[in-house]
Amino acid sequence: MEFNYNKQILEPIKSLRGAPREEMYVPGHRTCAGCGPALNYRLVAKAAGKDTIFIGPTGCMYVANSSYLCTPYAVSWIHAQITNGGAVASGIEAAFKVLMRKKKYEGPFPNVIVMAGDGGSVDIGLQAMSALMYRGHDVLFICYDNESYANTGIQVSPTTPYGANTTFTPPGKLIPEGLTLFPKDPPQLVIGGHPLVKYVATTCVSYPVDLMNKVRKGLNQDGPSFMHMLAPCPKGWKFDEKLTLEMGRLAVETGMWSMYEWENGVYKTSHVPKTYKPVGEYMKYQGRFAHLKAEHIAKMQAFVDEKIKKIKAVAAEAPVPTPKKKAKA
Ligand SMILES: Cc1ncc(C[n+]2csc(CCOP(=O)(O)OP(=O)(O)O)c2C)c(N)n1
Ligand code: SF4
Repeated sequence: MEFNYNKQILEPIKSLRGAPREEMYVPGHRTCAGCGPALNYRLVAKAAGKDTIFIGPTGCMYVANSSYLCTPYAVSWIHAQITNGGAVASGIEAAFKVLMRKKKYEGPFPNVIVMAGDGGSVDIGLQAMSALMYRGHDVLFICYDNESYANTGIQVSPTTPYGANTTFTPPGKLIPEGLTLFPKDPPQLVIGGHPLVKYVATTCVSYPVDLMNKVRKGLNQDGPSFMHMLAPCPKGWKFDEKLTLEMGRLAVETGMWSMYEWENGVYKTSHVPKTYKPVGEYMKYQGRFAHLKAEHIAKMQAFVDEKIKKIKAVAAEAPVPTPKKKAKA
């Protein structure tokens, strides 16, 4: 007989108005103005609710959020090393299951969430993340993707886009586009290699209801789930800090970022533009791409066109709840 560990089931959120009022990520941190990852955290924490434990591997969301004994976390939060978010989460999950089996804790079973940067998930943290998924722990692993090792001064990471100027990929005479490599594909990395993962989704901070519902769906799974979340970083991407949400929207509207979920082998897309804008519309606002020439932007466009084609070939479009427009007076 399966052991009943009193798992929480979180209901879908129909609109922004219908989202929980209670904040689990509150003011009192030192992230940059317009920080996409901070807003992302707020939405994830709101969707997850009070019975939640966050694991925070080293990165901006640790360093800027936990200085001098100040913290914005209104739920349990633990720091992990940048390498081992997956291992710390595995231990916490296993410990709660043992406590419940021994009747030393009644529940509910907490939502265990790793909130790792792209470095802490699909680069230096990859081993521990993959091992968690391999063993099948009931944990939601989130890669909040600001597309660089931001906390240590915006170094290149394996999700940094082609052509981006980072402190490790400055453009010069020999390599005019700065970064010549194309990024890893985190969702595909997880889907392709981890048979116990049943739910994977991509989100963008500019689409909050979609994001919160995917978090809830991920948490409702009985086992590991993964989310790849686009979180624009004004400092690293070098854009005006008031444009954070606009950058997210443009990423989706140009196809630089695709919104989809994968559940038990089935893909569904959401927020698919009727016609895609050219990638230059997104890149022109960001200083990290300012050195690129037309031929580099064309190379990026070809990469994005190919990516869109691949997703179209496997996915069906699925409606997601979006906030209703106010009726005109
Ligand atoms: C083993 C180890 N190597 C390097 C560092 C230095 N370090 C601290 S934060 C950080 C950047 C983390 O990048 P990412 O995971 O993408 O999160 P972000 O800072 O972008 O939010 C690095 C390299 C460290 N703390 N531990
Ligand atoms: S560097 Fe980027 S991710 Fe880090 S706090 Fe600033 S805006 Fe946020």
